[in-house]
Parts: sequence; C-alpha cells; structure tokens
Amino acid sequence: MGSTGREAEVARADFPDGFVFGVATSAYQIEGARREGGKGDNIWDVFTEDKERVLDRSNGDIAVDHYHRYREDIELMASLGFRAYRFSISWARIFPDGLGGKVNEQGVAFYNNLINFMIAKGIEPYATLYHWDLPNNLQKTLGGWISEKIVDYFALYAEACFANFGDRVKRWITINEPLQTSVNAYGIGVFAPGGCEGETARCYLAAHHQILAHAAAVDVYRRKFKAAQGGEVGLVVDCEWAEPFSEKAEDQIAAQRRIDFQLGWYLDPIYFGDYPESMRERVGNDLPTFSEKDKEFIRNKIDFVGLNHYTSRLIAHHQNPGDIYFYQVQQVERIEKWNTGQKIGERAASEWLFIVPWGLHKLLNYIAKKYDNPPIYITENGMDEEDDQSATLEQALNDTTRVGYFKGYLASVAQAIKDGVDVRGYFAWSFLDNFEWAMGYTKRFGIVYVDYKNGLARHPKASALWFSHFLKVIATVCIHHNNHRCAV
Ligand code: PNW
Repeated sequence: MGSTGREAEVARADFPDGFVFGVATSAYQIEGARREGGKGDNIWDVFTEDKERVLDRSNGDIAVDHYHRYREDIELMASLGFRAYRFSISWARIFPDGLGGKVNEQGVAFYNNLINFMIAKGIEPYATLYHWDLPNNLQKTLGGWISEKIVDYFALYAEACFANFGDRVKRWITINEPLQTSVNAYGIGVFAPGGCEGETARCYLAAHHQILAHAAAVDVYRRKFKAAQGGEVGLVVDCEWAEPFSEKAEDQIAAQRRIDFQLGWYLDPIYFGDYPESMRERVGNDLPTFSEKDKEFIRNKIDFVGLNHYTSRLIAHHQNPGDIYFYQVQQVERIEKWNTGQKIGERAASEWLFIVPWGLHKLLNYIAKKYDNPPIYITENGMDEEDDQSATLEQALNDTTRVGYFKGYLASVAQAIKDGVDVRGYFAWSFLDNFEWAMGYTKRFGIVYVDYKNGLARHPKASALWFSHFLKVIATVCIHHNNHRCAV
C-alpha cells in the first residue's frame, strides 16, 4: 500500500481470452455539429451559452468534430488494436425535443453509419443512452431529472434506440454516472442544467428518477427486445475507493458510509430494493421512498455493472466537516495525505484525481462481495494532463505518467480477476482529448492528442502506442503458437 504501482508490469496474457479492451467517449464531449442533422439543443448546449460556466469559456458546438470525422477516428481506434468502443448517443439527435413523438431520421442515420463502420472495422459497439446531454426541452418544460415524468420519456427514447440499433448493439448502458448528475448537475450546479446550492433535496430526486428510468429502460428491453436481440443492459456508476484514514472504528465506518453515498445510492436499490440505511439515517425525509411496486419493479433490473473509476481518497469521520452540503450530510472528511504526511498518490491535472492503482483492486473486490459477484465492465479509467500551450507536439505526445497509470490500474484489474472478481472488460477514458465539461479544453484525458490549433488533427500519444503494443503482443504470440483460441 502507498506504492504508486507505476513499476507494475502487466501483459495481455494476465487477462482471460474473451476479456474486452476498448476506449470510451461521450457524444457532447466529442461530436460537435450542434445544429446539424436535425439535432435539438440539449442542456449542455444551453448551459455553456453562459460563458462563466466553463473555465475557458468554451463549449461543445464543434468539440473535436467527431460527427464529421468518425471514420478517421474509428480507423485509428482499429489500427491501434482496440476491439470495443463505448460511445454515447445524443438523445436530442434522436428526439430533438425529447418528447418521443417522431424519431429524427438524420440522427438515426448518423448512429447507423457510426455503428456499421465500427463493426466493419472489427470493433464491438457499447452504447450509452444518457451521458449528461438531456434534450433542453425536457429541462425547460418538466425540470428534467427532477420530474417523475422523465421516466416515461427516457423509456420511449431507450425503446427507439433498441429498435433502431439493437440488431447490432448487444451491450447497452442506460445512464452514465447518475451520481454526477444528482450531485454536480442538480445539487451543486457546476454541471448542466446548473442547480442552486441549498435546494438540497433536488439531488436525491434526480437520483431517484434516474434509478426508475434505468429500470424502465431495462424493462422495455427485456419485454420487447431481449428474445430477438439477445443483448445485455447495464448501469454505469462512478465510485472512488474510500480507504479508512485510521484503524479507528469511526473512520472505518465513515469509509463504508462514503461508498454507500456513491455506489450504494444506486446499486442497493437495484440489487436489494432500497437505499442504504446509512443514507436514510442521515438524509431523512429528503431521501425519497420507493413504493412496494417500485421496489418490485427495479429489483435486479441490471445485467452488468459498469464502473467508472479514476481515483481514491482517505476517509475520516467528521462530525461537522466544513464542506459542501453533500459531504456535510455524510459526515465524512476526504483527505489526500496519510498521517505520515505522504500523499495518497501523485496528482493528475484535475484537482480531484490522484493516482492510486491499488484502490481499484480493493473496490472491485468490494463490489464482488457486496453484490454477489456481478459481471463488471470497467467503463472508464484514465487520467488527464494540463493543456500546456507552451509544449511542443513531441512533448505533448510523451505522456509517460499516463502509461504508468494504465500499467498500475490494469495490474490491479488483473489481480482482482485472479481473486475471482468477474471483470469482463476495460475501457480507457478517453480515446480523444475532448471537452472536459466545466473544465472545457484545459484538461486532456485522451490517449490520442487533438491539436486544437491545427485543424483538430489527431496524434496518438505514447500511451496509445503502449496500449497498442500491449494488445498486439498476444496476437503475435498466438499466431506463433498457432493457437486459434486466443487469436485476436
Ligand atoms: C467522468 N469527480 O466524470 C465522465 O463520465 C466523463 O464524461 C468525464 O470526462 C471523465 O469522468 C473525466 O472527468 C467524472 O469529480 C467527473 O470525481 C468528475 C468526477 C468523476 C467523474
């Protein structure tokens, strides 16, 4: 413990044959083409019109222009050796006003082209239905995720996607990181649509309706599509590992509570039928209740857990932490240094992101134990560097810290698999540098560099080449041994 894990060596052969390696992105962060193809505005389009919302006053109007460059992007992905791609569908391209009346055929055509091209290049599509880009009309007319009506609109949208793309897409993700939408979008308001601090109950309502919407989408899939299409539907949750700051019982309990407030908030209702007891105790009446019918409905409506994991924190009990409401109510303090003064890990560019590979190993074991070893896909894992305007291209491509990050975290995944955790795939975040939400283009999470000053040209970073080598070494070995089972 305490080691950065950067020395860890890891090989493709440490993972089972069928293990999936891919890259991930999301629509608003890469597509651009805000007003093309009949797309309606979404909440990020509108939120970013207020320049103060984003650090560099930017937006995703053009982003990295993936809408027009998807062929080049998929070709690069395939040439690097990735065999899976997690992308998201922009709701407002399918239903521009979100109401689910008539599908926008141009939007369907775009994703058909994208999916067909992917498959032609040997890349399996993993599609996310909601990665934070709610049709603005649903925000304006209903209040978005605050309204229970959103559940029906989401189910209509999900159904349209299953009907149009489900013959080729076999892995679906309903919602990306409901926690971020609840806390950062509807609670604190640093993400679209922007909430207002103080209206504390909003985040619990947004969470509640996301859980119901997820279940409604899975229900539609199971009733109408599963038999013919044979795919699977999961939910993507994000969770930092919470390492107790000390041996003290109160810190041990606080760390458990911290995980309840990230992961249990979403997975406990689905696996066990209700919110964690630790949340009920602290949040009280602000936490909505599930009716018996709801409980029955949401129970086990999940085929796999998608886990987005970036970092870990030391957690101590604190009676009254001077923090935002959401942490105050948890009575936890999030700490970055051990009591020896040593940092939990090297920091990436984002102020919340410390490099702690061993945290993923612990978190995977935690999930397996708590939820009876469900199939898990790591749907995002990665780190960012600052957009350094003074760096040469050569310097910018030499992302050795990220190579170390991937080695350490992949070794941690391999370890968890050896422990018996049912991890089936891993997706690096992100394929491309992109619009990093409230941080705009100031942070670069890509394994492929995007040259914002030179026509958005793509250049693989050292980490992309490292990954490519990692993925291809096994192919060479297999061909050499004429072993068809592991040929890629
Ligand atoms: C994820 N945090 O969000 C998202 O799914 C991506 O769209 C995003 O680009 C990526 O992580 C990197 O930020 C998170 O503050 C945003 O702990 C913030 C946090 C976690 C995840």
